[in-house]
Amino acid sequence: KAYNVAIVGATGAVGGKILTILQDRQFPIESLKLLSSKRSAGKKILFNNEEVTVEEATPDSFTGVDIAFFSAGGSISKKLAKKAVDAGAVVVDNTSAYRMDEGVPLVVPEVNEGDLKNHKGLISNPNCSTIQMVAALKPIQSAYGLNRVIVSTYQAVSGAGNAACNELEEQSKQYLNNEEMKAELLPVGGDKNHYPIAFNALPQIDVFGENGYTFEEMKMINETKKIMHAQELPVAATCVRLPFFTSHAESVYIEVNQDGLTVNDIWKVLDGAEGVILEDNPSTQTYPTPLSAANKDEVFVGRVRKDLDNKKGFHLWVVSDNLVKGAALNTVQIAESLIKNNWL
Ligand code: 11C
Repeated sequence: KAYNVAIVGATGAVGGKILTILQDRQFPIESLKLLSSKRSAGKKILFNNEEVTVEEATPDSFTGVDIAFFSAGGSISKKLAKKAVDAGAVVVDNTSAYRMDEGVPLVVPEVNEGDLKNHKGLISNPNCSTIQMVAALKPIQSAYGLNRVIVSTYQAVSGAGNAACNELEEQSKQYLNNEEMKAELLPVGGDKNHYPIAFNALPQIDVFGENGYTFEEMKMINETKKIMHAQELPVAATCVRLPFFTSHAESVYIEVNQDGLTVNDIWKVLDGAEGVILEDNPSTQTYPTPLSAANKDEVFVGRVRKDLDNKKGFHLWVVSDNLVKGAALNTVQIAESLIKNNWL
């Protein structure tokens, strides 16, 4: 069987990746509707060697659509996702609009595929930095239990969109030409102050909440508990933007629920875990980096170390392409899982 598919936000960075991934994985498509804002409507995009014209997304766009991928920002999802569900589509939403709503599954298939079973038409795709962390933590949680998670992130500029990538490029040229760097967007377009990202590190991703954590940090905290079915798990996050284009990296400190485990025990459960690749050998300087993980599907883990003081503590380095597994691929995998399990 093949499906009528729509992509909302087809001309954006993640929308483009979704198209490539649908094509590469030969997703069973009967018809494809590419939807966007009025501004981008009329553009032509090649899919499987056929030209598809982008249409403006409206509440009436979803008649006859089986699966709608939304990736055009939270406000568009708020406006149109439920209309699409009412029209009979199953929506996989890549924005934060509905992630924490009760009754909306928030899914990384390797971690909590079963949560898809009782969906009510709307499914959320988690934040990129959350996806790669829970994919790495799940095998450890299943084998040994988890008592605590503390993560510091090193996040790529593409997480903030194409305009942020342009800003990094421009500022890099300005810096190398001894010109003043123009900071107009990062850390957050809508916030009061802007700081250069080139040759810098910005400890702010998204705006601050009242508790002093940023929204990105709170997404990692709240989404991790929901996906891992671990409301009581203590999770703390510090999210930092760094001047590279692709892949998020994370230093993750965990405490397991067993004494006496070794690095080998952690390696054993990560090696061969679904969607995870272990790249960890200090004697050959083997570990993942943002560049080595770019354009790859998996979540890469290296630098596994036992904490020197806490008997249950371990440190990990987790890297994955934020636009692939962190966004487009996970979105498509959710749809594939619905089809495979007859849950559409
Ligand atoms: C970033 N993680 O790197 C963000 C982008 O909630 O889907 C993804 C935002 C989201 O800036």
